[in-house]
Amino acid sequence: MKKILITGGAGFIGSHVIRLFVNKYPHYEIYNLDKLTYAGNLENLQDIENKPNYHFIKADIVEGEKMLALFKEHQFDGVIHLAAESHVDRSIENPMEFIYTNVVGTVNLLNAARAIWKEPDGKRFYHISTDEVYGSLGETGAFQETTPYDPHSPYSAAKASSDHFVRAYHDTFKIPTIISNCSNNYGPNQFPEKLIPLFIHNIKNKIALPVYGQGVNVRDWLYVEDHAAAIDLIFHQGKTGETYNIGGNNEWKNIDLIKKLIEIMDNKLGRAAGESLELITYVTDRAGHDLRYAIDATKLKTELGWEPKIKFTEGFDKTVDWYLANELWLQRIVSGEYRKTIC
Ligand code: NAD
Ligand code: TDX
Repeated sequence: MKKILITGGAGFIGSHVIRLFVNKYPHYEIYNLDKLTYAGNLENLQDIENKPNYHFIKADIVEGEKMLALFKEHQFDGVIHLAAESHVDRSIENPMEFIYTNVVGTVNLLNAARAIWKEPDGKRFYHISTDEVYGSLGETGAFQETTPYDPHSPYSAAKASSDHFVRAYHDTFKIPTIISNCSNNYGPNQFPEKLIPLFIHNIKNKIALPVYGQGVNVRDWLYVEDHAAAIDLIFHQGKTGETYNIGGNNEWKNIDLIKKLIEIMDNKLGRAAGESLELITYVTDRAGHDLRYAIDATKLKTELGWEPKIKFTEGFDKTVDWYLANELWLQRIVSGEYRKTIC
């Protein structure tokens, strides 16, 4: 029996990883550890919450003693660490939370693993990170695993710092760590502060669409279930001490992505073609806004055989359909109602 600790499982990506692991590995015991911040929503996991191999632990990774006690109690065999403060704009408003959770919280988990894993053979501490640690690209090129770190936002600086600690614990204390750095995810259950769910909500409700700067920034978009599949593969077959880049090979300039979204939604909502274009509102640019991210995921493809399965046209369409069909999920977040069910 394997006991796997997945942190941040009530969040966007974490909930997809939890679902995949709980359903695919009924012989694993899956522990979802989550503080349930504003971004954690157990409604994301309603379909699997009663499965016998799923367990929920409400806890804050910033509490080091608590992490140690949980590792002692449960003797986890593996960790997939997704818990984080994840929104760049919030990190500009309040950097400290990002340092506590993303840096201190990660080191607390590493310390707990170090204290408990006397025989680290077969154990895995898998840290989920972002392409934003590499900084910003010009018109050409792509981030490789060897690209030097150059974070610009407090969010990416904190994630970069946590990555460095993970590598340091591997090199210094022989903790069997793995890191992956992924590009922008999209799909169901994403908190509607991020570009795609926010704009779906605003288009539906005819609210202005705040496009930062000129909308010329480029992001590489990956469907969240493709990311979850990559995490599954890397957790089981990746080499400890290694880093893997994960990307969609799917670059979009923000304004082009927004216009595509408007085209799809106007059609689905029975509006005239282009009707919602008038909602586009150019606003002051995000401070330190990275111009372009692009991922070279060759290593993951050649070494482990991973490639994204879901074509963007299909994934984007499915995503819009999900938010339109789950109007209540969105409304309960926007109204704050979802917080009232928290234990
Ligand atoms: P999210 O904000 O949707 O979810 C984060 C989860 O972590 C929430 O459930 C929250 O309650 C929990 N959490 C926050 N602070 C905590 C704490 N102190 N203790 C315990 N739990 C805590 O984030 P996401 O978009 O799902 O991202 C998950 C991970 O993937 C993050 O590490 C992020 O850096 C990384 N990542 C995200 C993307 C993306 O596009 N969203 C891309 C690459 C990497
Ligand atoms: O209202 C908006 N207007 C706008 O123009 C928002 C919310 C965003 N944007 C722009 C900023 C970015 O160029 O859209 C792009 C995407 O923004 P976000 O959805 O905030 O994502 P990003 O900043 O790229 O970071 C995301 O991808 C990498 C996740 O939030 C991170 O957690 C992940 O590591």
